[in-house]
Amino acid sequence: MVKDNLDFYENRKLSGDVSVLGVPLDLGKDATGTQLGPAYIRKHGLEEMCRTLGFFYKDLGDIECAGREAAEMGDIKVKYLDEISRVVEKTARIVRDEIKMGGQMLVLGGDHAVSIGSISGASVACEGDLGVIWIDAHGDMMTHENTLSGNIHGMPSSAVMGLGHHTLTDILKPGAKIKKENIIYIGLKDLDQAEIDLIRKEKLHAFTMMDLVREGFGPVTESLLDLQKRVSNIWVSLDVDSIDLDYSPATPMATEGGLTRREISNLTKFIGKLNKIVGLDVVELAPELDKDGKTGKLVIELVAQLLGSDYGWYAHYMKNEEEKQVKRAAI
Ligand SMILES: [Mn+2]
Repeated sequence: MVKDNLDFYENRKLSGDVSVLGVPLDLGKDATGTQLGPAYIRKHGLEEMCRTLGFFYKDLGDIECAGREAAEMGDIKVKYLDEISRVVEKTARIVRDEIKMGGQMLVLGGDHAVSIGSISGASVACEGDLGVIWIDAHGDMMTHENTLSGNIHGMPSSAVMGLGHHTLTDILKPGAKIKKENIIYIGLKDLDQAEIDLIRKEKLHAFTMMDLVREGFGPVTESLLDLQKRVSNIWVSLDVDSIDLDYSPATPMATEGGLTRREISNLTKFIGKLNKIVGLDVVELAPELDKDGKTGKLVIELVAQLLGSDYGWYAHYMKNEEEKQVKRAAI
């Protein structure tokens, strides 16, 4: 539990396993280069960050995903369903087994369809006792019945709630993996009417950018603390398009007016201190669109915060100073 706000600035040494799985999927929408995401996040020092924070880093490699040229598009209301469901089923099995062994799981996407697998796996491992924090500019709660694009990356959050195409809702086991009241959306701004209708009908916990502007983060943090009381385990799904393109340009649906650096980093810091994260996924990163590596670097910092620590500029500065002091003492 959070004692006071100074809690967020106290660093503690972390331990345990972090298992990393890449899912270079790029079939969930029109081709945009998200298959390069896993390699890019690793290149930006993921392993070093995890080790520095005190974790045992275990890299499980990447799941093989067919490219567009090799995959069958099939039904245009739910494009590339066969290959996507094969990939997310495999993702789900690996995530389930790793969480059962007690480690924290880090899944690197890939487009947001990947989360159907990661959340299904985590839910089965936790026997349904799982909450989800969905940080995204979009609701991703369309189905094959109301989609305009037929792109599955617009359907993952409905799928894990048990809505939509049965192939997607029945990964690992039939039906809903997350209770509707146990998913919290943060940062929504580009919504389809069907999603607005669903949020109203189901009274989903959805915080739009307008909510954040009108009421600040107070209600969000309250909602997160409430979620912590309802479930023992939490999965975080971070779509990098939730973040304003000034800070996170490397995403196909880069957005103006998204979460600022200040907002996203305080949010991830807050979530990390909830101490219940069994895993997270980072999705929709398209490295070729990055500018000077800023999205890659930001993602490493945000993941560190979600894991309950700090890996930003000041943390590096302090570590340097400590090392200098040790050297001086040795002379
Ligand atoms: Mn998304």
